This record gives sequence, C-alpha cells and structure tokens, in this order.
Amino acid sequence: MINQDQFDNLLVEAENEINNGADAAVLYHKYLGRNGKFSTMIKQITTLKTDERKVVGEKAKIIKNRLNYLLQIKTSSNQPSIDLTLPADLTAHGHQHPIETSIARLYQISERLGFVAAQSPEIENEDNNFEFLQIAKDHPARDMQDTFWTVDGRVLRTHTTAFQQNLIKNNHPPFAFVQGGKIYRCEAEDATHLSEFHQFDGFAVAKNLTFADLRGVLFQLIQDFFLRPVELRFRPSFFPFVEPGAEIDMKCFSCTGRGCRSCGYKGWLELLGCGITDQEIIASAGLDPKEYHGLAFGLGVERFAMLYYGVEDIREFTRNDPRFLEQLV
Ligand code: FA5
Repeated sequence: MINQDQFDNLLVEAENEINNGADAAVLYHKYLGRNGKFSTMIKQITTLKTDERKVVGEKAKIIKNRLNYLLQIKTSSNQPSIDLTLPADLTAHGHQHPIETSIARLYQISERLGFVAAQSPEIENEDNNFEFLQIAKDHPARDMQDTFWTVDGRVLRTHTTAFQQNLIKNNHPPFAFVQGGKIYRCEAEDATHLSEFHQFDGFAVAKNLTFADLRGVLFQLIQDFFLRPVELRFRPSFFPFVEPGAEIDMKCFSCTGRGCRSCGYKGWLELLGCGITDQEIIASAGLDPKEYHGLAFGLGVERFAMLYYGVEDIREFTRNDPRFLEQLV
C-alpha cells in the first residue's frame, strides 16, 4: 500500500540525483513524466481508504511541488548566463604604463634576491634627502640634484636614496630593502633627461657585506631585467654617501660596443650608481662600522625601460601618446 514515507523516499532519491549532476530533462522525465515514478505512485492513491487518501494525497502534493521546484532550478542553472545574441564589447582596454611595469618587474626580481619592498614619502625633509647622506648645504654634489622646495623648507625628494636614514634607524641589521618611486629635479629636459622621473634604490646592511655582494646582486638584477646576456663594467664614481662608489655601464645593445647614436658613440651606456655605504653613515646609526657594512644602489627606471624597449627619446614616456604606449605592452 502506498504511504507517506514512500513519497518522502522518492524526494530523497531525486534530490541525490539532482545533486550528483544528472541531466535535468532526464530527471524530469524519470520522476514527473507521464509514466514517471511520481505518476506511478499517485495512481496507487485510489486504492486507499478515504481518510488515508486525504493524508497521503496532501503529502504527494507537497512532494510534487518540491520536485518541480528543484528541477526548475536545475534546468535554469544549466542555461548559459551570457546572452550570446548581444553585440560584442568593442571598448578598447587599457594596460599598465611601461614605467609601472618596469618598476613591478624590478620589485619582483629584487624580492627573489632577498630584498623587501619599503616605502617613503615623495616630499622629504632636507635631512633625509641630503644631510644624512653627507650632501651638506655647500657641497658641490647638491648642484647635481637641483631641487624643488616647499615653502616650509621641505624638498621634493631628488633621489629614492632618501629612504636610507629611516631604514637604518628603525631596523636592526641584517636587512635588505628596495624602493621604486617618483623623484624630482629642477633639470632641463632632453632625449635622456626628465625633471620628474622614477628611480629604484636598494639598501642592505649586514655583517661582512663586501663589494663582491654588491656585484653579485646588481649583475643578477640587471641580467634578469634585460632577459638577455649583457656585458657590464664598473666605473669608479663619486657619491658622498658611499665609499668606494661606482657606476655600472652596459655595453650598448645596438652597436655591441663599436659606438653609435644610441650610446652617444661611447659603446657603453650608464645604468646606475652604487657603492659600499660610507662608514660614517653606519656609525651615525649607532652601528660599529668595523662589524657592519652596507651596500647601496640607485637606478633610473626610465633609462632601464629605454634600453629594454628600445626607446630613443625618454620624453616619449611622459607624452601619453597611445600610439607609442600601445607598442610597449
Ligand atoms: C643618484 O641619484 C644616487 N642616489 C644613486 C645612488 C644610490 C648611488 C645609492 C650610490 C648608492 P644619479 O643622480 O646618478 O645618482 O641618478 C641615478 C640614476 O638615475 C642614473 O644612473 C640615471 O639612470 C638616472 N637619472 C639621473 N638623472 C636623470 C634624469 N634627469 N632623467 C632620467 N634619468 C636620470
């Protein structure tokens, strides 16, 4: 004799099949079709006594509604949610600016080399930007970074090296930080100079760091950035906050060292400044300069990007001409 439990069991069975991914149309036919399981069961209700027929009938109605509802949901979730008849979206999509892409790649590469990303403000106090780095007011090195001042005597940072003081005073060695960002110099613009551009600096302090570590880090970073074999050389150079100080040059891609327009007929291109942190800076942070050594470097992101993408005029990066930028995705 048909009873309420059999209808409950039918629902459980159908729910299992729905949840296990069976096809909605097949299930519809199997349970609610003319000769489906539910129809077969409902026919048996006529054999029941009147009072039982009423109770089991009520149950059957509830189960049928539930089955209908579940199968409807199943059918609609099988429909594609995109209306393929709509017109295509032909809006042009933008992309990251090549300088942002270059900075992101420099972060990625240096993080693999053990550096941690740091941040410092674009408006700095004079001490962080100059004095701490031993660029005194009357030092000729100040002229190389002619500066924008705010009315309250702060500066638009002239190099990302300005992050060093806070790092060395707030972190106990060993540490290794990098930072990329905008810097400002009161400078005439030409094919290789901007007055507002980006630098990427690294600063590490630990026991027994040597020039060999500096060389290892920078040669790896440069190689990974340009993604092709590069020939590099150190050239001694003066920066008041490092001793010894150097610049790294790369053999020109275009002429492989013979000399051409891209390298100003020198055969080599200047890439960055670097060196071993001056002992007085280490000492001014309360560290023993005999024990602790620092390595530091600072590169021009636009210059790196020019060489990587083969761009001849640095000003292209700031003109915002989509015909130029679209080529550097
Ligand atoms: C500095 O700014 C030092 N702070 C770098 C440094 C850091 C040296 C740590 C030692 C230790 P410099 O002024 O040379 O150095 O600039 C660094 C790089 O910025 C240059 O090698 C060059 O790639 C880029 N650069 C300099 N001036 C400009 C400019 N006007 N436009 C575009 N890029 C520039």
